[in-house]
Amino acid sequence: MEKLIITAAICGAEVTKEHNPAVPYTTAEIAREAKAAHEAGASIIHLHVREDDGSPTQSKQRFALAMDAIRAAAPHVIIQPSTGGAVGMSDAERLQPLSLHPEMATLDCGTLNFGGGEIFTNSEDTVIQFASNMQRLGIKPELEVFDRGMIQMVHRLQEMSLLEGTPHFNLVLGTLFGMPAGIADLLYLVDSLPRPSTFTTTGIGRNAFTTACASILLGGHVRVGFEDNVYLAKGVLARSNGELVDKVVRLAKELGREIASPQETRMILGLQREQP
Ligand code: KMH
Ligand code: ZN
Repeated sequence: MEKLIITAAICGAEVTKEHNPAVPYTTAEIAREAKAAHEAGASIIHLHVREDDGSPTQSKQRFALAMDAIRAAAPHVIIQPSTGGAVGMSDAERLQPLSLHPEMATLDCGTLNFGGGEIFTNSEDTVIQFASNMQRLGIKPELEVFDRGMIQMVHRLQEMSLLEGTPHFNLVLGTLFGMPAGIADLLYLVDSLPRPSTFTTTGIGRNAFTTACASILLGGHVRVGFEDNVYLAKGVLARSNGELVDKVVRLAKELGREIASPQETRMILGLQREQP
């Protein structure tokens, strides 16, 4: 089977130090967590940034600082900024990190109820606009799918010739009102993907490691990190993103998958260029 790509979602936009004191806010903390995750085996860092007080931002300047600090701490790692940002941000705000020409970025493929009054809004027009910006800039989108219908949006993007190469998905399981995290749910999503595709899988909260195992066995890839889950095991907070990645590496070894380096990840995903 292909080597395993591990993505570390080190920071997120919603999780706070109240959930886990190791959640990074400052540039230095973000670089520390990226380095720990990379040294444990992550080849992609999925990146959100914060103000020093922890409030989420999509500021280009803040992303530039974080990306420079990550490159200094973990020179070869692939940096994948979020264009999802936080609930309530405008499209223009969310698009800012693309102007820094990352190799990859997330492309959220539909709207999702986040609970209470919170709605993560991604209209068809928004998704198309984000996809065309990424195509123009040569940035590989990771297609974020939270429910089955969002794969239909990817078909639309393919019909419009807005995607280059083999599409790469992140199947996010176990959000409040999105796709649940059962094995049958994952199988259904994987079976629904366009062929060929590559996919990584994210299990939210307590689903993190069961979902990781299922994805490893199916030939998919794995995302873990504080954005999605702050626990190493039931009731045990992870001390760093590195601990979460390390657990995936142990599971992968037991299940017979080797871990992909950043350069191997670039080959698997068909990334066009390495960053300076
Ligand atoms: N924070 C969520 C509203 C992404 O990074 O593209 C959006 C999110 C998805 O985290
Ligand atoms: Zn994210």
